[in-house]
Amino acid sequence: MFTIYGRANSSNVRKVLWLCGEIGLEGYERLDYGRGFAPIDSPEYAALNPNMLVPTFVEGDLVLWESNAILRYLAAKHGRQEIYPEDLAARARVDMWLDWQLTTLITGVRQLFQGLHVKDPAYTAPEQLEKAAQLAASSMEILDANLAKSGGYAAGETLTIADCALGMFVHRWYVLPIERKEFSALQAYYARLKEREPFRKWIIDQGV
Ligand SMILES: N[C@@H](CCC(=O)N[C@@H](CS)C(=O)NCC(=O)O)C(=O)O
Repeated sequence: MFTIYGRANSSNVRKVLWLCGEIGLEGYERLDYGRGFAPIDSPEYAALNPNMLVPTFVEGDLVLWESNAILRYLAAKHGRQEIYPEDLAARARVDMWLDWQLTTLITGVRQLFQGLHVKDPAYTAPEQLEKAAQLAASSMEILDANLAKSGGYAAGETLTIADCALGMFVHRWYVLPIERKEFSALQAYYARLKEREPFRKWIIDQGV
């Protein structure tokens, strides 16, 4: 089996734990590393993950960091076809949303999280929060428009690993104390994800 280094309240760890639940992986080891737990700036941890971030995934000689790379690996190895399709066009659509989550969607939501939840003074100024809220809303608008025509999930009619990456930040956006524009397809998507037991366990129940 494998080991996941990372606290269960980290967004990027939660994505991976949610996927493990979706594909029925059990019996793996998870070690609490990161803020408030075992240090990630030790030489031992840095030897595994030079970014000194969580999650880190270890399976024998294979060491992976970057949560979306871990999602791809686990889904390709253990998942049913539809969760990370082999068809090149279908797979590219999933990859597109995975990359968009890490390069675009994360930006505004992270700034809001740092300012409103972590209360990091670098992000708490009202004008910064306003800019972050606009940035996050513009990403949610793009996702909402896609969901209105996609068939229910980010890349089509069934859940894929793109949803494991996006759903975490949709949840965070809905629970942060901000004013939100109404996005009907996005709201329906969030409600649909909440029907899934692994989403409730690893995303909802872990808080913001
Ligand atoms: N792009 C990386 C980002 C990893 C990341 O930023 N991890 C955060 C937690 S979500 C972290 O390690 N923060 C420091 C800590 O927990 O001490 C990924 O997707 O895995």
